[in-house]
Amino acid sequence: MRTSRGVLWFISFSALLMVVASPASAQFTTSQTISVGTQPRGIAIDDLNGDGNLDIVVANSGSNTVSVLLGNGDGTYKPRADYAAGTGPTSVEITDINHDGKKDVVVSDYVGGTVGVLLGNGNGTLQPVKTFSVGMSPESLTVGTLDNTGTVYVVVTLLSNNTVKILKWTGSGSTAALTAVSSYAVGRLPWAVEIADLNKDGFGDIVTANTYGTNTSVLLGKGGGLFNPAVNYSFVGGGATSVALADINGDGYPDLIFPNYFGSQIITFKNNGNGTFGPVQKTPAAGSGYSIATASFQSPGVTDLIIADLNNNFIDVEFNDGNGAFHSAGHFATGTQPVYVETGDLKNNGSTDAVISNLGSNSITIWYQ
Ligand SMILES: [Ca+2]
Ligand SMILES: [Ca+2]
Ligand SMILES: [Ca+2]
Ligand SMILES: [Ca+2]
Repeated sequence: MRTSRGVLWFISFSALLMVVASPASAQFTTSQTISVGTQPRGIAIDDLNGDGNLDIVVANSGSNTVSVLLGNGDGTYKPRADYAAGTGPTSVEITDINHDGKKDVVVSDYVGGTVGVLLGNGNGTLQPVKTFSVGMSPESLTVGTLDNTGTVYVVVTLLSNNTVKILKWTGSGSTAALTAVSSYAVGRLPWAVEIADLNKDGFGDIVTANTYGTNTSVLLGKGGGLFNPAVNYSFVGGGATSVALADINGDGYPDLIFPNYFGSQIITFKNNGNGTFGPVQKTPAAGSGYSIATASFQSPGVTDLIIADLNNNFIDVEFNDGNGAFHSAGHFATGTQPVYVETGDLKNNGSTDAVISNLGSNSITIWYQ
């Protein structure tokens, strides 16, 4: 009894090793690990200093900082610069929040109950953080234009009261501030939020992943930072901690994609073309997917997935059959507790790279193609 169980364990362990080590249809070829602050969470990738090379900003929830890594465009980076960023920063974005032509950094401060803004100087350095109260437990934020005015809005999720709050930059000089525009109820524990124009009416729409609600909330935009009430779509079990909005079946309309941390699945909803969604679809996936990003590995226009597996210390690359069905195409090792994945072409060679924050080892892993 004991022997056969031991053999089974050995076989399982060997199989796991093979899966982790296998190059499979290796998309990623080389990796690099860079130290950041403690307990890194969210990652933003954009050209912060306008030199044409993508840069990386990481929110360090333990050290209350953001780490800025300015890219040289060849997979090397200038020495890391850390800036105070409020208390417990979890989620971070790069955008020109005050419309002065210089990219800025915006973070959600989960412990502090604020959104922190670090205005950019245009050369990759940042001004001291200014924090603005938004309510308790702001976990995730995203930024974007929601209409044709060019105004950049911040959308932040509040776990304390299960809402999304929409804010924008107002005033100038000493009166400049991040000001609330509106607030809407969503499902329980909205752990992640993204924006896309789901129904192609020119207005940005909001989607949240509600971890305890075991559902997703879709809020169709009306412009000016205003939205229709949330429509919730049930996962039918399982709780997602991340969401990606991308077209998985080639009809041109963004669909909803979630990793199922509790259920070893990929959960998808296909867009009906008007911002309503068809029945939930689930694909088995290995492990405990916590964060999701999209990339096209097979051919342009086909959306594949990268899923950070929090408990198994790898990213899983999932290939799309073109119709929104996925199968694993390989696992690539990360540091301890990969909690977030973001993508960008960091080497300027036309292919997508993946940056992963390692919550348990205070570093990021970058996998390059
Ligand atoms: Ca740059
Ligand atoms: Ca700016
Ligand atoms: Ca829309
Ligand atoms: Ca679609």
